[in-house]
Amino acid sequence: MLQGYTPWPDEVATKYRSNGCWTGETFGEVLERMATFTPTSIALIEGNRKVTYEELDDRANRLAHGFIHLGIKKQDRVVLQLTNTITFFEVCFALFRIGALPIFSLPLHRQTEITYFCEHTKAVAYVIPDVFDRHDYVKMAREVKGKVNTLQHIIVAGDEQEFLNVEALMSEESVDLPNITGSDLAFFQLSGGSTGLPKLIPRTHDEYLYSVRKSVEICELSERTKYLAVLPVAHNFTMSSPGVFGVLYAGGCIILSPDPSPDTAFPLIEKEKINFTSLVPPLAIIWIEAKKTRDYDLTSLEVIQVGGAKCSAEVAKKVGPSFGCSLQQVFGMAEGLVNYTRLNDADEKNVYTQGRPMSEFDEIRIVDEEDQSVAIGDTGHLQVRGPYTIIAYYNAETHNEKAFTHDGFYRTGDIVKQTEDGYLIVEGRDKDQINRGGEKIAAEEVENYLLSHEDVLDAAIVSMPDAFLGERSCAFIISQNAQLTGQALKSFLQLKGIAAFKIPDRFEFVHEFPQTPLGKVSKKSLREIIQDKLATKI
Ligand code: AMP
Ligand code: DBH
Repeated sequence: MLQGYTPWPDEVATKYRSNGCWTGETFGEVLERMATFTPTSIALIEGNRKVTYEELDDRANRLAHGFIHLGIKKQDRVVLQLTNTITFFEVCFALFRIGALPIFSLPLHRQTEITYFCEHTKAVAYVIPDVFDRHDYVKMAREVKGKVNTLQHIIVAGDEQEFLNVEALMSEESVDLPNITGSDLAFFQLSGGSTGLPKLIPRTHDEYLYSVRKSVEICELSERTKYLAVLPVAHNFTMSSPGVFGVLYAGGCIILSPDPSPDTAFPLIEKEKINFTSLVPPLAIIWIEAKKTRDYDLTSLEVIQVGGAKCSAEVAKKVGPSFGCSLQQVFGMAEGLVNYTRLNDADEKNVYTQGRPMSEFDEIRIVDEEDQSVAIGDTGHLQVRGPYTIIAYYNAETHNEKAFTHDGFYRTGDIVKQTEDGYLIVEGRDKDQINRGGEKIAAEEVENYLLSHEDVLDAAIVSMPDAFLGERSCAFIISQNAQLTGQALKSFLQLKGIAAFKIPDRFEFVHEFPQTPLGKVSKKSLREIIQDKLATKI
């Protein structure tokens, strides 16, 4: 058993097996099955390149053999940082086949985050593109490798320089693959987190495949699905709700978009006759605006999902009419629970709610500060337990005590209310996090980076409302250096090497922080201060 991983208790596992949620199938087997049933159907399209199910299966196998030759073993951790490319899938399924565990980092992560993922998991390999969006990943990998002594292999899709090339690892020579079962760990997803560094979310084949299967059913995916992946495929939403894994499970076709801009996505929708895609709210706004002035045929679109952050009713109302398709709201989390509005729901539900749990086995509670259930319709903290919601983060004992209840419910940190018929409306959040248009920022993580600056005595980060992103971040800083500027702190954070979305949008220099009656920093007061300033445009 992997150290730091809390397995499902036997009685819970038995329950989810006997009620049919967990079938024992693995991701490697799903691909094999699809390659047998629909060998010549196109699984993936990237630019001019197309790959059938049979080819994907074969290439994943050859790469699996290559990984074994390299010495990568079952349960070894591999940080995977690939963009929306066919290679992402080949590497991913190759790792699944050998039971090695990818950590799905995002293209925007930089050396501080990557070093932490590698160190925290004792990763043996790190897989990257050469250059993407003008960022040199090979250079970054060199720096990470210098710091992490467990890291043996840097594997590059593209110009590998002194490292290994993915393509060159494909092996014709067959070796025995290890036996992988449904209850084995499959990979780690990342949590946006609220404290310190991002938490790692361990997922087994059983539980994740259940969520994929259930999502496919609810979202009615089939072999006729043409899914445009515009958000990073490594993100839990794009991966599994129903996302790219859902499309592969259903035998459909994934079209990989290198970026989410209308100028890239709209021509792809027209050319490939896309019928399903997933957006975060700010992108939905951009697409709605762009549609007015661009003349592409987007009539093939049947469903646009919006999730990752609260979609305002004003935006939600426009999605359907703008694109002549259905809007599906998706409120999910990499830790598990996913809520969907259903495809035949009335407009009222699609516009004003964030959907309802996808599974009849999801147990949700809405509670007050004392963990007591509130009345239906009242606002409270959302807790959840179920067949695809984790019971512990990886290697995070102290945090787990706070994040989960004694009876195994995950404290989502979301403040919601429930309608009479079980739909959830997200009202706010009790976690110390900023949701910047779907990109989550753990306040404490960025505060810690700021505190490492010699002139920063204290830092507190809060959200400020924003018409486009929903929220942006504002850092309140106490410094003894009156010359210190926000620009200097931005440059400091950039040099540290962190994802750009974590860099505060605004800095406010103050002499002290407002306090709660208990003497803690009152983030509520800080949020009010910045809201007042914004209202008076200071
Ligand atoms: P993470 O735990 O990092 O995967 O982030 C999941 C969190 O994103 C949820 O707990 C919510 O706070 C937020 N979220 C995701 N989808 C929605 C949505 N449709 N509406 C409001 N908040 C959302
Ligand atoms: O924000 C998320 O993490 C998210 C949103 C929608 C998610 O993980 C999901 C669906 O599965």
